[in-house]
Amino acid sequence: MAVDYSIRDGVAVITLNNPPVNGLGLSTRTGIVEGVARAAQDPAITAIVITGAGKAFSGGADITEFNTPAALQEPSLDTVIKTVEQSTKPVVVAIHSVAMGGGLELALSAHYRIAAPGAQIALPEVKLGILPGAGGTQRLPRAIGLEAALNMIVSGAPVLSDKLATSGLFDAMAKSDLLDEAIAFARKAADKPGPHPLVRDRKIEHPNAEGFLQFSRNTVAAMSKNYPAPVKCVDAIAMGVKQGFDVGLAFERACFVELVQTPESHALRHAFFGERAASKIPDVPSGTAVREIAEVAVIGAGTMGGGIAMNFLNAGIPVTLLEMKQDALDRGLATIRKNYEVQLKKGKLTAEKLEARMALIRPTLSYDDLAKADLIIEAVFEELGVKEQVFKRLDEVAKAGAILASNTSTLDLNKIAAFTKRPQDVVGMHFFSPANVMKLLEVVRGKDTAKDVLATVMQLAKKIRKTAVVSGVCDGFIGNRMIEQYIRQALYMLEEGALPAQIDRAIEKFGFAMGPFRMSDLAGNDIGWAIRKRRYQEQPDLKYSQIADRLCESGRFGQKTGAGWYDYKPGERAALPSALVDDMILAYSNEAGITRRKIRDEEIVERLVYALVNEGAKILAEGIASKASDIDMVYLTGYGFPLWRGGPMFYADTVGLYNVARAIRGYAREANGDAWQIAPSLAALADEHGTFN
Ligand code: T1G
Repeated sequence: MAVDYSIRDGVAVITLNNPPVNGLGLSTRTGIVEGVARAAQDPAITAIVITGAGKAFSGGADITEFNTPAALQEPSLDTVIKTVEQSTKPVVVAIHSVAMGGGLELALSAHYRIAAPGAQIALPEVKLGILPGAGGTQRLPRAIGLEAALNMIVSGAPVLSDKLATSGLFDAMAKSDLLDEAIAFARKAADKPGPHPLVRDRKIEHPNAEGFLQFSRNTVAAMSKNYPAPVKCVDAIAMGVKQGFDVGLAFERACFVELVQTPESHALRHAFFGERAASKIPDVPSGTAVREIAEVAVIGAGTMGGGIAMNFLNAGIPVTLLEMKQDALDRGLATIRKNYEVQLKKGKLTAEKLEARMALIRPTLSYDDLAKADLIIEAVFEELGVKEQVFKRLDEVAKAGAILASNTSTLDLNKIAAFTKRPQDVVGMHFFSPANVMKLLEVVRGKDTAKDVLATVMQLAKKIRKTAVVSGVCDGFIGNRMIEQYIRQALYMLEEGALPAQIDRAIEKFGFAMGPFRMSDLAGNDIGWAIRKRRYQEQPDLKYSQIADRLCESGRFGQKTGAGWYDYKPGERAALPSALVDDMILAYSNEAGITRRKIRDEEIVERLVYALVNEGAKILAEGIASKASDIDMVYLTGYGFPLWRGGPMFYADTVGLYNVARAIRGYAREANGDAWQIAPSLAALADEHGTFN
């Protein structure tokens, strides 16, 4: 049973014990109900304390049970809550570390609550596309007030127990030993004449509840257009305010049942699980011993190097920052400081924290100063010759067991590892610009990369708050290899009849943060140009639209040159459609003898997204990515794919692979159809009505 039952001083102690976070799975729910019943029948017992073993009071409903029969089997969480509320003996909940979702709802059903400081208190259901489904929308407003409760429920964000000490949620804050104090509190409560207080009986006081709720609903609706859950949270709270607890509870239940079936909730839960699944590498056992990373070194203090260094400084890890010239080093340090000062101005960083982080940097011009680093990440120029010099030098100075990481975004990691005598210590850590902001980290596994190196980097990624996804070695790894086919389709559609603004608008309406042309203008059109020039040498027969080359030949590299696919007013970032570029595109089609045609937005979206799906299927089949959800995590955290659609592979599943394959086969018969070689694995899955995830 995932619950322990013990007795201390006449108090029954029910301890949730369902590692890792006491998810309220069927066995836990059963244990609570049986524990309360056992205490009720024991005349020696005067009160009950419910607490959690390990690292949480409770992380809420057991997400591993989602979409399984156990999730719906009695005793449901509602039954547990009724059992606790109807106990004639006082129930005290003792909260530490985490009380989230159903865990907080369970706590709200008790007569009394005691919390240790520093506990994360949250109703995060909205982040899973649902809403609190066991009375949270009805009890929390009665516990801490309408406004505070609405903010917590709609945001899903955790609040520290200390900040809720006087909110009305807790009857006491533990001063030293939570359990001792909870037992003492329970004994005193037992002396009070019943019935013991219930949160559900409290009134919701607010000077203008109607006005506040209407204002909140309008605001929330405006901010969550693509997500149905936040507005439903407000509606459920409002129903309870207007029509009373029981009507509100029934309405909450109806909303929960409706939301849990929405595609948005499925996508958000997919992303939630995908994030956790990404850190698990099939052939690297979860207990693999990791190397200690106490000191990091970064080679290159440019945009990427500086951004990479900041991730470690933010986690309190000292960074030795190496450049070849003093002025480059000074510029790098100044950029890091400037980035922190921007956060300071926004109130996201204090002055002392800023200085503390800057003090963790050890600037140097000498490789010798890297000798003690446990992890060395190079972010030097993207050219194999330069990488060769760096890794040969690292092989001489780095201590034994140091992890040598390359931030390369396209070069062959196996070749880089072969520059050293320790290929087992070499790994790719591909950050995405801006490296201190973008959550995605592609961890590139070379053929010799040791398993403990991978385990170490995956754990370190969590510490620096990155979503790490393991990629095998291929040109472009996972993200860039797929985006290349996406851009290829975008360029073909330009020469066939579309214009940059139309393509960007269509895919941004689908939900991408930024269309391909705005994105390319931001990143710099010359980056893609350099890769294409390299590729033309390697694969001269590869067919590509030369339109982008023509744009670059005219020096239109994007925002950094004040003109790219779009025009830009000096000092402004607004992308203005360019008549000059449009004319260039029309001229190009004319020269190529192409009769331009009107391309519908639906075709634009299909060709861009299915280009990702088709390449993703190949990446999966080749084992470059170990699971489809990894590919989704790459696109959700690194390429602005809309979260409510779950990622390219998840989205393809929702469209139906049969339909995706049919569309791809259709495009294969059109102009530029040679780009549409359908992935055999996709075709096979489509034929058997299978799915990627
Ligand atoms: N159930 C089961 N396992 C869970 C879990 C949960 N609720 N939450 C996390 N885990 C696992 C996670 O998969 C990982 O497993 C391990 O715990 C450590 O997680 C009716 C319906 C609790 C703050 O949304 O926010 O209640 O990979 O790496 O950084 O209204 O996990 O080790 O095998 O994140 O210390 C609402 C989600 C459910 C909480 C801990 N609850 N979890 O963070 O560790 S819906 C949530 C978190 C609900 C009710 C509704 C965090 C955490 P593994 P971790 P962490």
